Amino acid sequence: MTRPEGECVFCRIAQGELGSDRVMEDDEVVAFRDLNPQAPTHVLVIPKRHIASLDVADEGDSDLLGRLLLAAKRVAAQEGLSDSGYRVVVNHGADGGQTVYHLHVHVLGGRGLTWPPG
Ligand code: DGP
Repeated sequence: MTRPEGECVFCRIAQGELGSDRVMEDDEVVAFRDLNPQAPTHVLVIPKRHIASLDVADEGDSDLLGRLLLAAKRVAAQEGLSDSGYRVVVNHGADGGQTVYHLHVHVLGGRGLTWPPG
């Protein structure tokens, strides 16, 4: 499940080796638009450091996990979603629908989102 960082597409995006439509960056986090958007706004927030999935994060990652959520909030505000609302999603593993094994937080908004998810 864990891939070497050199092969990880999101590591390559974070390092600027692969292009992306970036909307936010700080010293630990990058946010960019999803290639296959599921809503009018669909942004992925990732740590620059490779963590394969939420499931392998531990106590030592607590600050970074907090930063990811605060970055998601900042992105939502930047995208004008704070009042209308938005959804923040982390998928893990096959049943969770994870396809890229570099931890990422989806920020979705711009339309009414149904619940429960499919
Ligand atoms: P998940 O299913 O939770 O692992 O979400 C992975 C998302 O990543 C999916 O919505 C599509 C997106 N994605 C995959 N490859 C790329 C890429 O190269 N660039 C961008 N911008 N998004 C990508």
